[in-house]
Amino acid sequence: MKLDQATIEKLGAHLDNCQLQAQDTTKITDDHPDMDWDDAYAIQNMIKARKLARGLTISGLKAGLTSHAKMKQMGVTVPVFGFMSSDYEVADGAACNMSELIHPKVEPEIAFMTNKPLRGPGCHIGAVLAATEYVIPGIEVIDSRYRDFKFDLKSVIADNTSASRYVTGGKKMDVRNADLRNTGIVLEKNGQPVVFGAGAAVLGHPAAAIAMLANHLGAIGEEIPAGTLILSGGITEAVAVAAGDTMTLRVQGMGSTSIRFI
Ligand code: OOG
Ligand code: MG
Repeated sequence: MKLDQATIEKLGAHLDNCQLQAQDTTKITDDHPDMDWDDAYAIQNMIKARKLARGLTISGLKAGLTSHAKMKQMGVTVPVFGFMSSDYEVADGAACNMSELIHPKVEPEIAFMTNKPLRGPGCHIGAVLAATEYVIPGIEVIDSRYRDFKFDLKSVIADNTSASRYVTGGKKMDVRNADLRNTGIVLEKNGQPVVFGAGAAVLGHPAAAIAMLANHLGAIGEEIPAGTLILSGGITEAVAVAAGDTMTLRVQGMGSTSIRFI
């Protein structure tokens, strides 16, 4: 760690407040170029602690930057991990208020629900599939707190990987009946298809993103508990949205889920 506890608390509070006030900020590595990966996750944990202190609960975990399309869009090279809190959850088909967001974009994802704990090191796709209760379509709304959505990896980890809202819905699918590499997805904006993809865009298989998360947590002595919802990462680049837009994600064999912006 390169930052002291007071600085970590200050930066966590700053990013949390930026989200609460829908206010953007310069990226934190501008002022703290020496911060390391542990500092970045410590700042993310500070945001989590502040949310828990406000009575919110943790409603899921996420992997991000798990597809080449996303890495290319954001100019980075390795995946990142974050969490979702109860205030991020949107009901299927419900509306998201643009006044609470800075510059939201949406991502088509496949969400996993676990039924056994997953612990690394050594977690792999087979272990993830054996611990998956079901998979389901998920749309993630990302909303970087950084100006113009521009960041480096440490800054985006500290900012809880741009997490801001998510919706899941459609049909729960048993992974024994799915080939998630070949599973096709279509994301529609106001009824028009805008991006297309298949599960393999995420690290060759979306379960690989969950294994990577388990291995990341294992390195710090933590695990993915049974009963955890996990977003495996955007299959395509993220799509910007504006008030009035309705976004629908269709996933092969799993129906659809949607979210509106007002
Ligand atoms: C970082 C979060 C990326 C994903 O699914 O790739 C992410 C960002 O692009 O702002 O959630
Ligand atoms: Mg995402």
